[in-house]
Amino acid sequence: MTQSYKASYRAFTNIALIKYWGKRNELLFLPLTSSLSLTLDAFYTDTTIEFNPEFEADIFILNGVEQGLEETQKVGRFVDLFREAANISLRVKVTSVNHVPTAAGLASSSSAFAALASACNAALNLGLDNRELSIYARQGSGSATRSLFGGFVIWHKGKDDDSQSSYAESIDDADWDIGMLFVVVNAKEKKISSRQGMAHTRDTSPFYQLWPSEVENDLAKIIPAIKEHDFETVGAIAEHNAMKMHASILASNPSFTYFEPESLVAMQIVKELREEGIPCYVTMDAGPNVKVLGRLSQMDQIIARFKQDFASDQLILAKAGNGPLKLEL
Ligand code: 2P0
Repeated sequence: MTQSYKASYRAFTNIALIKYWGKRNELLFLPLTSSLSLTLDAFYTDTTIEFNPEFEADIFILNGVEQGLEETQKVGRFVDLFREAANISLRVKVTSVNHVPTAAGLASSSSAFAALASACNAALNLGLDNRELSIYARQGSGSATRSLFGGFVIWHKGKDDDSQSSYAESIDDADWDIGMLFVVVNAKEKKISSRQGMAHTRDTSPFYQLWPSEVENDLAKIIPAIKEHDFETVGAIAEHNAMKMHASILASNPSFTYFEPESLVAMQIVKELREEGIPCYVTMDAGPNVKVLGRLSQMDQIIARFKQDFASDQLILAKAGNGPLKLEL
């Protein structure tokens, strides 16, 4: 009988509080700055991989649908990193299911490559730890680097073209009074991918030259605030960091923005809540949806206010999530 190697993993998505926006090495996915995120419990990817000598070509099935050549090759190139490490050439079948509410309009590349890296490691018995796996996941998608850990996670930018120097590690398990409310403004696929958007900002925005030092300063302030569980400082720094990223994007040439009218409505509500004495803060990524960082203990009040302007199915509450989880086959 021929031997096959199989494993299954779940990994959770993360949202950056200090954003990754710009690469210094596109091939290795080396970022221009470090970044910091919160892993969430509400959205995840389950992936099973099987290496089997009987397979003649790689197969990739996503949400029950066999994918075409382009997507399959993308996954195949990522699996090549593990085939090289294990010194094998077996073809694979990758089966992934994204557990992201269809209305959420969230990118799932962070959980996808973290789950795939974890499954490859287990199937091939490579014995890599999560820090080493974060270096692999990074080469699928930058934000996936941070999904190898739960809670608050830093992704170190590393040095020069040294791939091994750019990895993630845990800062704090986020087991305190903190949550994130997703305000879904538009679930349609974004027009400008983050990959294109960050390269365009880096290359054309006159404000981008300020970005690396702003990120350094924000990281130096937010890390101690996280360790002290100082929610208001963490939220204020995160909101300001996101606004600086979006300001830099707006200053690109030609200019573009991920904001939509309803994004601004959500931001205004957060301001009002703060004025009423409920501290909560906004972050936004490469799309119009708004994420509101709040105290879990005050989320009922925050959600009640949002329900005045948004439908219930536009509001999804997430708590801190864990690192990847091995699933039974
Ligand atoms: C982040 N984003 O830190 C930033 C902030 C979106 C805005 O990482 O080209 O899918 O695959 O490395 O990771 C989304 O970009 O980009 C992202 P690639 P990725 O979360």
